[in-house]
Amino acid sequence: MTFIHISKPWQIPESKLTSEKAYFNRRRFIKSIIGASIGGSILTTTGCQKSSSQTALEATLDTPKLKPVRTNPTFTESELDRPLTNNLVAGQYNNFYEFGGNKRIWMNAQNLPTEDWQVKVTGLVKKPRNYDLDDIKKRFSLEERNYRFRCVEAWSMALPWIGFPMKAIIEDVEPTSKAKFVKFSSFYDPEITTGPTLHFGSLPWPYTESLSIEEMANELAFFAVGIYGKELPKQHGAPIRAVLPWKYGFKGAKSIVKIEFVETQPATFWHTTVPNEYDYIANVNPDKPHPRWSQASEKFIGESSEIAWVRKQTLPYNGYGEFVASLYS
Ligand SMILES: Nc1nc2c(c(=O)[nH]1)N[C@H]1C(S)=C(S)[C@@H](COP(=O)(O)O)O[C@H]1N2
Ligand SMILES: [Mo]
Repeated sequence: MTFIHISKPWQIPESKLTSEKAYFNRRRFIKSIIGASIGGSILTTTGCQKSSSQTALEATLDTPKLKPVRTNPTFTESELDRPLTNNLVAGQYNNFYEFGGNKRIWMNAQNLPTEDWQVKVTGLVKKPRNYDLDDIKKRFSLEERNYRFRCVEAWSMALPWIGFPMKAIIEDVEPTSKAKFVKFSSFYDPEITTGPTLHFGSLPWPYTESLSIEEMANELAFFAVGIYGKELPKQHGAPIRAVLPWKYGFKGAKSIVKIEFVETQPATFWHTTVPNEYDYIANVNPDKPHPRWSQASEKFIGESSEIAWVRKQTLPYNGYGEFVASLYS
């Protein structure tokens, strides 16, 4: 009898997954020899012609410019302790499981239909709403915030989001006193979000995430509709996604279609799928190792136009303790 064991993508050891760097270096090496580009990965390589995939990537990032907005003075670029991540790198190194089980989903994510998007706000609220994107942009005043971004897989970026604080929605819909948690649901359509679903059987789609109401009301909790001065590209979770800089990246649901106020802690996608690896709270914590990734340090992907990283010590709450530590004392 032969057993063929196929690892689920999230069980593949880091040594395999993060041969990304080796992968990209190999590409660069090959490119430098033959002086031509190879499909698959896209890097800006000096002295080389732009590859067609580089052009395609740039097209996906060429979303409409947002009206210039103020940068929140607390979250300016100079307040960060690191440079912003290069936009071409951020746009080709993503997690969006609905569109695939690896980082290179940017092209597949272009299948996301964002026209006539609606965000339904429902559950234990006095004023349920159904916003379209124009409503959102008119009703809530947009601002820019430069935030550190930390994935539980121990890589990190620094990203310039445009959006509005989540507490603006709380004020608009007025949750009742019974509401203790909020649940976010991402777009899901099995015909479109074909990701690894077909190969790995049942996963608890749609992607859902959740916060306590107190967390949602915190100054840091943010809905982003833009990045790098433009509307969100699809690979970043267009047209609206959650950004929670003190938590691991998986808490920030992309392409949100529903916001629901509920009484008890709801089931969430990763916590349901692999509970011992993805806890509900998921605050960035260098002292709490993940079964596959020590969280003591991280690989920061910075301003280089190539996917390259530098090691940095991980900060408790990703450096945002002054805003959020009191929530957990
Ligand atoms: N709907 C949905 N949201 C998601 C994910 C996902 O797979 N599906 N991945 C999460 C994870 S693990 C991370 S690290 C961030 C990645 O955001 P980025 O690709 O814009 O950097 O999105 C989060 N939000
Ligand atoms: Mo992540």
